[in-house]
Amino acid sequence: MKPKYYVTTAIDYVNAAPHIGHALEKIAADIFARYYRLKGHDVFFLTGVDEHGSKVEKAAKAKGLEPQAFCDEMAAKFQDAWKQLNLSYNRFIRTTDEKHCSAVQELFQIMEKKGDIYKNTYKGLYCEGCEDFVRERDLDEDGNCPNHKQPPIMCLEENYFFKLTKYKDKLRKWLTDNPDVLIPDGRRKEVLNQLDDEEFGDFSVTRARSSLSWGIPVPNSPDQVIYVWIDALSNYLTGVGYGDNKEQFEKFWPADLHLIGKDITKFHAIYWPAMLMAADLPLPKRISVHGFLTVEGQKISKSLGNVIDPKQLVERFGADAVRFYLFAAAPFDKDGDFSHEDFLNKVNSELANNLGNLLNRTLTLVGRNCDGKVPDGQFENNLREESNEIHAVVEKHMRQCEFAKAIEAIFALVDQANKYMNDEKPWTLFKEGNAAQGKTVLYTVLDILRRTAIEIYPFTPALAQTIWYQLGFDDKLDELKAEGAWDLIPAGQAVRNEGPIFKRIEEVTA
Ligand code: ME8
Repeated sequence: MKPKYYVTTAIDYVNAAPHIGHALEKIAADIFARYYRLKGHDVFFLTGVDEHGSKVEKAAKAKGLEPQAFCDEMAAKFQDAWKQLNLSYNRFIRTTDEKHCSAVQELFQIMEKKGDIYKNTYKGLYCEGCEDFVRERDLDEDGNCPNHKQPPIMCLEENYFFKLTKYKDKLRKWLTDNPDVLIPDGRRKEVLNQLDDEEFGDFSVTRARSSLSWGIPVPNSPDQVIYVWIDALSNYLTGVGYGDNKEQFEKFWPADLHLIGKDITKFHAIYWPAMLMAADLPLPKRISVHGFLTVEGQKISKSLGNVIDPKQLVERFGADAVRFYLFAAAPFDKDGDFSHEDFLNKVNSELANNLGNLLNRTLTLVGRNCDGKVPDGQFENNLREESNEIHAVVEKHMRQCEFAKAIEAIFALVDQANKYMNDEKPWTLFKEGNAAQGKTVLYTVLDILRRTAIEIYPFTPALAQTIWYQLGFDDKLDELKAEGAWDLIPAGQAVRNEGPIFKRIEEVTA
């Protein structure tokens, strides 16, 4: 039986349109989904949108729409953007899906029956931007939420609370015994410190309907709605069949990887596993926390007018360029910057020059000297080791979500192949009658290009497919079986030189 792989992304609030920060995380999940499919796993890739809560309710009101109509409009925008970016998700979940809502209620009742949910009065502050309860001492000098630069609202409500305190020791043990479960390690240490904070205890899991009506009703308590984070986190269960498709759920749960941004670590590394413990469900195998993207050095913000619409970017430069740049430019776990100039430089130098030109000139030489067919040469001994090892190197980096390092390793091999061509000068070898060595050079470079297509496929799927096709293969990389992927390129295969695979980008403007 095929091994399974279940990867998820955070589900985005639909109060505003998607930006490239959202895109970064969704593409990361797509990279893993494609990578594991290629390895022969049965993959489930879940993404979607978070539609309930005060933020969304307010945004709908501001547009003069009913919340559901507003969410329908916004969810379509997200799906459209993800389609443009060539995301191969298995399911796009919306938290207003009926089955999701009923499963969340069921989960709430399970936790309640267990005695982990109880009624109490909540008196304190709430930041609508964070959709989180905040403490006075966490505010900035103006009394604002430091993330959203807006004052929190004061709540005095009869709510339901979740007994987090009951699970703190278990959570600490889970995070200590499994250092790999939350990466990078600095985030794990942060969470362990948070757990040590005595003030960090039970939290409110409902809101009074009188202050928020846009949410899932608490079963048997019509005056309360379920807190948006309980609702949202449950998507990882309901999205893969909890409460609906038992067989699928049992096959895929627990998640192999949750991809999330740094601002929502607490919810995923504390609240979420505690909820799962309360529901007696297995815990996720790994949570990977990524950094934030800025644009030209500045925080992405509507008021600064620097929100880059991923769809527009793709329309101008193509999905592969965007996908490649976001992961080549900066380490995933650190904050990164989207700079138009850097984008142009990286994409042109690696995709157009380094890789595109290598393929183009190799195929031209094959056309001129080998009848347009892969020659029956030997693979060059000096490059054998690097080429054979590339997959293991990429695999090691992928395991740690080190996308930039994986890309760097792939392009180091392409560099080597370019250097080898320049040093060996196969055009001269053929001219001077040393066809055997000329064929060895071309064969070696063609096979390195074949490997490169496979290795970069998760990052730039369409570009990889074009390389694959021009090398003379007829199958789809999407359907390639891992076992067959590691043979050498077959001699005698007719190549297809159909011109440059990646056009240089000339414009620099934002
Ligand atoms: O937090 N760079 O939704 P969200 C990189 N609905 N990533 C960014 C980013 C940036 N500039 N801005 C946001 C929520 N993100 C909840 C999640 S999951 C059960 C519920 C990331 O729309 C952010 O860190 O505010 C998060 O992972 C995702 O985008 C959605 O953020």
